[in-house]
Amino acid sequence: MAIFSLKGKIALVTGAAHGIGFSMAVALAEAGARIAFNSSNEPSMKRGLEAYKKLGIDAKGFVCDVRDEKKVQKMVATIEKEMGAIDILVNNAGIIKRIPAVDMKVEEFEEVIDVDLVAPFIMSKAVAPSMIRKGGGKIINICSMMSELGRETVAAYAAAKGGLKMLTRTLASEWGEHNIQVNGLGPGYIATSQTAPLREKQPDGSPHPFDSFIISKTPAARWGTPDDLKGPIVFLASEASNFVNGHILYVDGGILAYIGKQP
Ligand code: NAP
Ligand code: GCO
Repeated sequence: MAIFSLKGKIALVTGAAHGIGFSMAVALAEAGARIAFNSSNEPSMKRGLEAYKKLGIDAKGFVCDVRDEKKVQKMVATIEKEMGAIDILVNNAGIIKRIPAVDMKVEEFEEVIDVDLVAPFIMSKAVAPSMIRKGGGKIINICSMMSELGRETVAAYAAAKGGLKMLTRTLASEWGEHNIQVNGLGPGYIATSQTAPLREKQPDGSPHPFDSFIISKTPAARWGTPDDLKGPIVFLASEASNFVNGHILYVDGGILAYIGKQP
């Protein structure tokens, strides 16, 4: 359908060598966009390039720490020179630290805030000037259930993802007049390396208690997969969502709508 087409668009997806970022970038490519992505390190970036190549996608990979403003600006300038102005930015790169708040060092808290909240600001600031010159663009911030809900051990992550929701609304307010839509996509619990420790089998072979907990909390009664985010990301990146701005689209199998199973 033409309204969802991304033909001729340039998309930059951060942290898209694997996991959710990779699947979303593949979806954008399948809709017609040309893809640039970054990793925090060279081996991961190279593995990502191979994975895109296997699918016939000619992606351009960078090694760039999203916390480093100078390196981010250099990466964006290179993309603009070699591929063209960025039409779609997906702020996907993220980390989590699961540590009880009383034991968490301030430096650990700050590291999560830097990657999950400060970096999307750095990235958005780097692409906005050319989007404004070009007359529009799409910025999509990858939020979380923790943009809405609290949970033990993830104080920094929840603070960052809650902040990312408000950064989304604020940049949408500030840049809307330039035809830039800034939206969030909030995945539920998705099976990736980030959540692997929550799905590990117990020594006796039984499921991890968190695994069973999440399945019981999700009306869809399963973990999500990175491919569950493909349709929603194309919607938010395409002209189909041109009057959607400052919205967080939760893709969670119904978790946020559900009070939980009665005992
Ligand atoms: P993942 O497989 O661990 O992917 C995280 C990505 O972020 C990796 O590609 C990693 O790059 C990149 N990254 C981390 N720190 C970086 C840095 N300083 N500079 C550049 N890149 C960096 O996890 P995922 O589950 O796909 O998560 C992707 C996003 O979705 C995150 O923002 C996460 O918080 C969010 N999310 C995940 C879930 C879930 O259930 N899995 C749910 C909601 C939201 P390299 O490893 O390539 O270096
Ligand atoms: C956790 C999880 C998460 C999810 C995700 C939920 O420990 O609770 O890792 O927070 O990855 O962000 O949407």
